[in-house]
Amino acid sequence: MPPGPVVMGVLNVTPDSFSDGGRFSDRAAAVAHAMDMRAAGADLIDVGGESTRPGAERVDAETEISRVAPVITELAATGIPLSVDTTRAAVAAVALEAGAAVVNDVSGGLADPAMAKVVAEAGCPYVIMHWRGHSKTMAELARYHDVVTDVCAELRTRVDEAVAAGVAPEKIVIDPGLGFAKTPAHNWELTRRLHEVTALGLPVLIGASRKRYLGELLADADGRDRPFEGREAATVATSVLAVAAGAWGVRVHEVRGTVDALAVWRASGAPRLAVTDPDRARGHLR
Ligand code: PMM
Repeated sequence: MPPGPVVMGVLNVTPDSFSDGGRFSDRAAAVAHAMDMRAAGADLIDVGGESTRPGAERVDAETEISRVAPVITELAATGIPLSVDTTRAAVAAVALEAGAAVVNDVSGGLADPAMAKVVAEAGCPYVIMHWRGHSKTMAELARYHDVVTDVCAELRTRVDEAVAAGVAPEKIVIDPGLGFAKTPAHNWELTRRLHEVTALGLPVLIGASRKRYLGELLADADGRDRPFEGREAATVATSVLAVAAGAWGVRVHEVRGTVDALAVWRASGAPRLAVTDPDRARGHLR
């Protein structure tokens, strides 16, 4: 892996993800899009077969596998580093077998108790995101005493559980889960105090790309949220802010804008706050 912040390009092989649902459900289109993101500078392509948009219906494991496995097999043959975005151990196992190198679990192991074992056995990097429940219920779970303190405590518990199940601590990446059981105010508070998340001592991934709170921030004069196509500049801004605050990586749909903005940030020599130990962070995707 190249040094410096990791840019993860999103490849949703789903008919119903909130911003790109249906666009890449055809295998050839999905593979072509992943190649484009790689050419634009993505370090890692995150392949997902189940939408996590608020209110989304779940699909069964067989459907999820039938969406992601062929795409992962084809992309892995090209040598592109891949992660699988899944909360199911069975899907993760098939994806790893097909050539995925990383498991990105938005539930941080909560949705499927068998996940940590699959990750431990594979010895692969594991993204543990903060999560409180599936898409249907997450809005009502957005209650915190102090969102940053609570998210950090819950992430620490998830990390401890993964380590107890055999996952190597140096393989773990954490993610505060913007938009998952979070109100817009919660997302902004986590952004403002990201240094408290990086202070946990593990590499931090941030996924703000095109999320609804950015649409709400950019609402028009009549209060209508900015549609997702108009959220790219705001997404790029969140990528730079996150990396400058010490994030290890960002997960984005439109790769080039973030890669370019991070090149500017790097060339500027602007200081990076509360940086996770770069050598340790770099080792994560080897
Ligand atoms: N967000 C989504 C899906 N997967 N994974 C991580 N680690 N962090 C995120 O914030 C995250 C994720 C939802 O967005 P999508 O529909 O764009 O995939």
